[in-house]
Amino acid sequence: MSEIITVKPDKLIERILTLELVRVTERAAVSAARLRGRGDEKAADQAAVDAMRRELNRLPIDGTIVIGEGERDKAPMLFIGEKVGNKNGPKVDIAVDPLEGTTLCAKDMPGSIAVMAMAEAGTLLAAPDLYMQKIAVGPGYPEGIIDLDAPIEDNIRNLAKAKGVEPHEINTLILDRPRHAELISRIRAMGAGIRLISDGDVAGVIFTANPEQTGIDLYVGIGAAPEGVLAAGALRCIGGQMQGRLIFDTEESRTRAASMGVTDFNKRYDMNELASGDVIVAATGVTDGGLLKGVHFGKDVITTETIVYRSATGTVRRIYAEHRELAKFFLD
Ligand code: VTB
Ligand code: MG
Ligand code: MG
Repeated sequence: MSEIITVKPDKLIERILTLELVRVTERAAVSAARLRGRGDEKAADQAAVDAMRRELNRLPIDGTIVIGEGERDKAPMLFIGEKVGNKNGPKVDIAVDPLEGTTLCAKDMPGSIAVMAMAEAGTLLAAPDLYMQKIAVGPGYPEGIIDLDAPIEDNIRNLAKAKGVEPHEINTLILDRPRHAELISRIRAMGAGIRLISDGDVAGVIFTANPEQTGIDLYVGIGAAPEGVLAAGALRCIGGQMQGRLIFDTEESRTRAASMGVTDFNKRYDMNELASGDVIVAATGVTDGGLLKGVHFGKDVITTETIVYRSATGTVRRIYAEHRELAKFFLD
């Protein structure tokens, strides 16, 4: 069967890059996993960043980091504006979270991943490192079923109606933070259940895409903005709905965002504005989790599990890999 192309052919990212992204997140995950459970978040994060940068620079792309680990002065992290790739290829935007869930990794708790997205240049929201208010559901609902600005009760009731269940049967996932206390008590007052997670809301959003398996219908709450763009990229490939709004709580954050091109500080971004072009998203498990298995170190083989999404065709692949040379030569 021929591919269903939803983006103009000349706007498509070369699909061969799908596998290249897998290589990048695999190596970042293996490097971080070597420091799993050591209680050192910074060291694990740095290991993932170094591996990701090295692999990105091998790719035939003319890439710019639009979502990274901070600003130029905070080097040696992958910084916003950093150029990556060998320049022999398309101009692309890159969003990275080399180690999403650093605390989970440092404590060897479930759910840390290495994740990145690549899209045609100029199509990923260059989200500054701020908080973002988010709401997301999976595919199969009528357009506009969720509304970031509506009371949570309305969102849950509408979702229940569309799904053909009672409101208390809608399961919501929320980051376990004091800032969500009111949201949590209002949902519980409806008799509905909430899954609280300590970190990892990229996977949290993705869980809504597969409610039968994950038990999650809805994601809401305030998390980090970069994670919002990465999650939107993945959800676009599967076809859910998501909205986000950047939170500006300081003058400095407004100045910084303005320098990155943000003009409307109250803008509600739709999923297709967070990631608008042909996008590829890859994530490899670092610790075992609900979305992905983590890195396993055998005597002669290291195994990884990666999920890779491509929006042009809505393809989702899971790639289970065995790495022999990494194990044999103790490469990072
Ligand atoms: C969330 C979570 C991430 O940051 O986005 C969170 O999903 C938001 O920040 O895994 P706070 O921890 O300050 O609430 C992470 O925990 C780390 O990137
Ligand atoms: Mg993160
Ligand atoms: Mg991170």
